[in-house]
Amino acid sequence: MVVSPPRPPGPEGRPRSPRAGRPPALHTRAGLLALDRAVVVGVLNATPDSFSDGGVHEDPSRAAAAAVEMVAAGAGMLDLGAESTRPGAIPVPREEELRRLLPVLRAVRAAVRVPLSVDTTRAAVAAAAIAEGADVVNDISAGRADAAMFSSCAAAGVPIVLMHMQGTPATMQAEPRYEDVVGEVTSFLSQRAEAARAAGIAAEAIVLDPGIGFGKTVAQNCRLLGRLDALVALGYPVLVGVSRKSFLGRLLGGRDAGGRLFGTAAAVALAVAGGAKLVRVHDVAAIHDVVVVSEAVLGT
Ligand code: HH2
Repeated sequence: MVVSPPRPPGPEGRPRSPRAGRPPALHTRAGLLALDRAVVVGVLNATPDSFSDGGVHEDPSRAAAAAVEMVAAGAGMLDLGAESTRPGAIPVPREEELRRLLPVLRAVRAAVRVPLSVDTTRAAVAAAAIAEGADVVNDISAGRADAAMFSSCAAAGVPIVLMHMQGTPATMQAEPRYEDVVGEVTSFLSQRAEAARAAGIAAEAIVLDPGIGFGKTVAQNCRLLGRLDALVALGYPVLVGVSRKSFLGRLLGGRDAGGRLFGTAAAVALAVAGGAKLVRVHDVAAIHDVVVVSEAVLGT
């Protein structure tokens, strides 16, 4: 078990980057995922009810074909989920989550070499997925849903994405409340990162995510995106998931998920400008172009 020692504060009392002096990268079993440029993470949901790709990737061979296509279009990582977290979603039993996930994961693992993350809040599902070749755990509860999640990831040596969410998917959009959304999300994620490190997860294996759409109003989502610098300043790579989300539909006069590509593109360009190093999206080819042009303009 590796516990990184606490680091002294950086210049002007700001927290020093946990990866100061090292090229930004995520160490995964599939190899080093360089983060000097933003990585496009393709979404593959093995679910019947996800809000935008539900029912499309439940079949393992279709999922594998979609994975190959996403990688060819520029995805540097793929995120596989088997339980919808859309607002109002009811959790599925663990056995059902595994029944949906594992055949798709096996087929995708056999088809592509890029790192695969598994979108789950259950340590047992994460462990089963890691045994079948998943490289990263994406936990939208930031380790709060299952007390064994951090120790499981630490033991397996896999990176973890820690996401902010107010409430649970079933209740989160009821009445999201914050005094200071940027400060509260940043301080929550800083504390979860400390808890993950205390449980033995290396600082280099932690990614933070503001959880766009998870217990936030349209204005709160926009504020978080516009002030991503506050989260980036914690020194961990930041992942942002805006793809086709309902706040974009609301901003665009009630547009449905299929009509949110340009809104997604705008939000991704601004997220990259704000320092996001991973962008989780459904439309990989289009958003890959957005990322390439954004990075070129930023000169990174
Ligand atoms: N968003 C969704 C699911 N998982 N994980 C992270 N880290 N960040 C996100 O923003 C995020 C996430 C929701 O999108 P999707 O998977 O397309 O829908 P559903 O939850 O309905 O399957």
